[in-house]
Amino acid sequence: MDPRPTPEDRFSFGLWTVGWQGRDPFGDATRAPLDPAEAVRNLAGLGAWGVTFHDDDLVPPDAAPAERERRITDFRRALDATGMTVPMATTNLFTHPVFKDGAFTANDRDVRRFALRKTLRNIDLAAELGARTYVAWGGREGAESGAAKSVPDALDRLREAFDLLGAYVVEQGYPLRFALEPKPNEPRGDLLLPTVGHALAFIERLDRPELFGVNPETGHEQMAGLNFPHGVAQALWAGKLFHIDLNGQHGVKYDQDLRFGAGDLRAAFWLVDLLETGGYQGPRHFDFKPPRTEDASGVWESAAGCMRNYLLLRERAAAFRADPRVHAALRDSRLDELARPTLDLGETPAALLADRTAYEDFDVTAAAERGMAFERLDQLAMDHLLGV
Ligand code: 3MF
Ligand code: MG
Ligand code: MG
Repeated sequence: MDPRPTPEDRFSFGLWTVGWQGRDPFGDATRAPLDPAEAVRNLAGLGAWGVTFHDDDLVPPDAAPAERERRITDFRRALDATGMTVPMATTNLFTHPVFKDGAFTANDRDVRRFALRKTLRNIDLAAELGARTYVAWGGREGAESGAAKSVPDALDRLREAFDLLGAYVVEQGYPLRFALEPKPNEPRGDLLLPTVGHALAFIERLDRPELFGVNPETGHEQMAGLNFPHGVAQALWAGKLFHIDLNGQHGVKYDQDLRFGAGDLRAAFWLVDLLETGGYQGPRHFDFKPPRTEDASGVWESAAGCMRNYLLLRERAAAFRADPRVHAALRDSRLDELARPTLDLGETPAALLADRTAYEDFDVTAAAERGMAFERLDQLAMDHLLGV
């Protein structure tokens, strides 16, 4: 069956993705600006459910109040006409030169206060448009050289910022939660909160940790050479997968932002398997860049490809999970054993010490000789992925 995306699939796209004009560090724009209302209509036509935005994607930072109102009204009209939702919004704290040394962690205090005000202003708009998640990517929170940033002080300032934002949404009664987006580098030489693990640890130091989760991005973890499905699984395990940025990346290099499914296809397969079986209910959000080689029609091909690849992988992953040979292989690989607690209910250290079968009588040599049968299991996954 040819998969067709529907709103039930909860696919969403950032305005900045299909709207990317193709400007990169070496070359100028290759495409004309895209009107947000047109982005909404085209995405809806392709079967998407939601659209997300940075404050500056919707309204240029220097727009006069009347111009701001007009742009927001146009956007709202397109949302109403298409039934598209705004599940998430975020702040651009990285494009303007004022943020060259960071926003919430800039060495200059006045820049930090400005960054907070810019964020609060867009949180009001996000709440007005019905968003449930507010993403924070610290694109400029970092450094290129050692003494330029005191990391403990910068983390204190980051904590101060998120504590203030948390207090604000509670005070206003907004139903918003924050999702921190880790990235190891780019555009700064090194960024703070470089991986999912760093972000999860940081969240526990905040005043209201329950309001904060993560927004992991495929390419960001893979730029650090990490296993993306594993990072996402840990976020889910911690109850912290509030949102996700899906795209494609070929290993450890610059942030490629390919369409979902391009790049590491096997990681994409395991990721879809995880999202579909691991209890994640949130948006399937694409944060990709249609390559600058593409014209307008290529942009929409690329966006459609993100959703198509997700649905194809969802079919393959479901077939893998339903296959009786896979069930047998999972048993042979003792996944059921892993799901079983190592200790009996209420078992104490003394009871474990008294259990001779756990040590004195345990046949270490025989246990070491057992094969794990993982290769058969993985080949079954490969067969399903390749549609055999
Ligand atoms: C950069 C990103 C960002 C964030 C966005 C917040 C411009 O690599 O991934 O996209 O996702 O700022 O959602
Ligand atoms: Mg990115
Ligand atoms: Mg992203």
